[in-house]
Amino acid sequence: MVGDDTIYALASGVGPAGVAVIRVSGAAASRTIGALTGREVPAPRCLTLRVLRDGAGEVLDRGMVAWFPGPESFTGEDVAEFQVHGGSSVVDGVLGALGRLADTRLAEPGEFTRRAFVNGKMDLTAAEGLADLVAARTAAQRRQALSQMGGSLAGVYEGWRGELVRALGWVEVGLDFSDEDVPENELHQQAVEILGAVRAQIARHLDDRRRGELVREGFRVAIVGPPNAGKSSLLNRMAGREVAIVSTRAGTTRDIIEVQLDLGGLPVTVCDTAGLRETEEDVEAEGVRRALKEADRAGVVVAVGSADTALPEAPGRAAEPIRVWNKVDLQGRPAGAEGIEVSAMTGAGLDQLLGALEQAVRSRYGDWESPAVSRARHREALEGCLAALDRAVGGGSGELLAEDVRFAVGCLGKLVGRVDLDSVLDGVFAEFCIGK
Ligand SMILES: Nc1nc2c(ncn2[C@@H]2O[C@H](COP(=O)(O)OP(=O)(O)OP(=O)(O)O)[C@@H](O)[C@H]2O)c(=O)[nH]1
Ligand SMILES: [Mg+2]
Repeated sequence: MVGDDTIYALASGVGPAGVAVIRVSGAAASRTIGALTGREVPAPRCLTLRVLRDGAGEVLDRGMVAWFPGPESFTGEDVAEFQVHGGSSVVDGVLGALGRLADTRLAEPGEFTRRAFVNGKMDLTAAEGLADLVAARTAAQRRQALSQMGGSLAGVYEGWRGELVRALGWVEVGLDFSDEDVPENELHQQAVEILGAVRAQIARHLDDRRRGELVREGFRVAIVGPPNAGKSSLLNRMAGREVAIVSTRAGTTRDIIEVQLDLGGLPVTVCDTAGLRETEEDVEAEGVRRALKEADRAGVVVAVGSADTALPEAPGRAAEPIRVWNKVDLQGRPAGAEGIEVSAMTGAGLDQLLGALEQAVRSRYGDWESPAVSRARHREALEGCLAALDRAVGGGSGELLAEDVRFAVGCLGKLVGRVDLDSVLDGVFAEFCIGK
């Protein structure tokens, strides 16, 4: 995918807009400015107003042109950017004019960022952070993406990699001089100490209840309880729209119904489920089975009851559920019962419930300050590294020990992209869209 071609694409969103940005990267970038404006490249890194024309001299737009000579550019190559009015005819006109020039072609998805990576502008975790920032819907997602783009994960992983390389040095010196008068035991001991320390840090980093991955995907919250407690009504109230069917009949909901919420910046997926009860009816029984599975999967369970249905024991593996008494407009919770009083009908108590939910998510996923594993790709590499270090500190010696440490170093290298494996890169950049 990476080549000598000069690539171009619409970098801003598709559809009519005030402004559209078209980005060009590669050796021919300065020529594209010449071809479209009929003039020399403007001063670097300044916006300059120019008339843009196609090859036949037809005016396409009056817009701003920016010139970023490499390596001081996003990709590290020569880059030109055209800020034009964001109508489809203007954008198509400019893209068409660029496409008719020699040595240019439309960029593949993620190709600009891939070139930035290949040219050493960012490591692989920073490139992933950039993809996350483009996809971020909530403040927690934005914070995590920006921190990762800024090198928070790379810093941690490079630090460990450096330590392992140092340990490998001790092991290899021990190997080279094993016949001579070098205290091999001491060298070995030094190495194992370093390996053990890094191993402990990686284990702690992995033990994060998947916080970083859940920030990307959304924390799951399951609403469970007996039929007719008002679970679907509560979901609709939280979503602010009629997502789930509500009826006076018990056993209305069967499928899992999901709604994405932004809860104080946290991305949360709230799931409505079938009312829990013994039933002979096979479709409803399947619904109950799915409800129990969802309760197991969710990080937080909201157990809903009401005076006419009572509050059930919350199923699922999650920690202590958030207990909720619904329909307080009819009747408050029974004396001695615990739980937040709400009314899905009037909205009473909803703010308190949302506050408790946010609090539960924040406290159950621990330390929000340190950078977290944000992708399965990272988790796999770190687990591979951990397993190799387990073998290494578990009594390995000589060449076998060196081999385990080299493997562990390789795992961390793959993480930040020091090992330039095409398969790794294809996977990472496949999730970008065109123009990024
Ligand atoms: N008065 C009052 N009625 C409510 C409230 N919430 C729900 N209801 C009523 O209770 C009945 C059941 O509501 P649903 O939201 O369908 O209950 P559910 O728990 O989803 O029921 P299943 O899907 O059958 O498990 C409906 O008639 C709702 O209008 C409330 O806060 N106050
Ligand atoms: Mg329901």
